[in-house]
Amino acid sequence: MSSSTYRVVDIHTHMYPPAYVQLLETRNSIPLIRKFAGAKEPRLIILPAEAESLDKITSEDPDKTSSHLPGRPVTTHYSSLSQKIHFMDSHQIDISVISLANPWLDFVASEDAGETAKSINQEFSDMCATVPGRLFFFATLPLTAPPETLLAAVGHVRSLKYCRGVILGTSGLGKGLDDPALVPVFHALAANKLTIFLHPHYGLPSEVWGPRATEEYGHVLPLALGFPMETTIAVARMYLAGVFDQVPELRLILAHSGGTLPFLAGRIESCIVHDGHLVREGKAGSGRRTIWQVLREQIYLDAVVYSEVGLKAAIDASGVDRLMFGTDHPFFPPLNSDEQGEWESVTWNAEAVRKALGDATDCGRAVMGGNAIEVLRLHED
Ligand code: 5CU
Repeated sequence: MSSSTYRVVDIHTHMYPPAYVQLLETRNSIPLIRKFAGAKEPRLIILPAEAESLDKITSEDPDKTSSHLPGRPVTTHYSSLSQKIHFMDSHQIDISVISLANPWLDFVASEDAGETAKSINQEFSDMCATVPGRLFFFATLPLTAPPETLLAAVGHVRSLKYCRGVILGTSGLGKGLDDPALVPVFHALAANKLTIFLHPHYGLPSEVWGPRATEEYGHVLPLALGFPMETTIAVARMYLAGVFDQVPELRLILAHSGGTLPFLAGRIESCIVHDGHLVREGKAGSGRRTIWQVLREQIYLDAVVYSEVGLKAAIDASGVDRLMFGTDHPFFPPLNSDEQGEWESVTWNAEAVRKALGDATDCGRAVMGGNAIEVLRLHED
């Protein structure tokens, strides 16, 4: 662990608690967990881009041993609390803000969503209580539930001692995050000081990856490009719809350093001021808060970008006081070394902070933990 004055905080770290795993095991379409003949661990199949390989293997012979299985193995890293703590200890992480991983409760029937969310959030809360001070969590909202259940869930998670916000995908109530029906939810989150951790899941339509992707390119295109574009589009839509002005107290942490937002903010601005429709409607005038301002006033970015080049862009866009270290555990385990040891995916992110901000500097320490402690009130129990 780090020294007493310097705390490392991981704000992007997921878990699928046992009840959620059981839920996925009962399902026949993605997201699901399925066992395959000859494979040691069951496989977690969640991404839209994996559906095609699942269909293919199912139609061939589901019991045939295959070296090309869809999804990823469900190791202990996905649901074991002691494994999470071991991972934190072996990477000198003092505090983790854990969250349910995608696709959260997006697939749960409306009538079940409220209770499912309550029990999952309780599981997270109980895990945090087991190791006081080391774990906090972003809760999960029952987005498919009726509006009153959804709003009641915000009140419920607010009362959970270790909850510091909510993890949210980009689909919202089904129409995206620029849906006016979501504004009351955003108001409720802001009023309760619950920060949104915005995280992608759906990527881009599979067609954009071309006919060779499924067989030849693994998950690279949907994860490396689809995820960040999804986040970028979701936030750009919120911005264009005026959500940030309607709810000025709303605070979001964007996964993967904001997708491509830091890099594309200038282009978004240029497209706005050169758009005849927006200019005619008075939406591009001088009183407008620019996307650059929103990035510095309402948005935080995680530092899960794996290189100092992207990290420097994120820092330039949002400010060094708005970046927060993350690991994306349990995703991206090492493939050629012991999973109980050091994960290269983690050291790349820590190394990016060192290269961008220097070794043992105040700014580096802020990104590695100090910012998260302040913003998410991790000094409060
Ligand atoms: O590897 C993956 O599929 C993922 C995922 O689904 N979610 C995530 O946060 N990181 C990687």
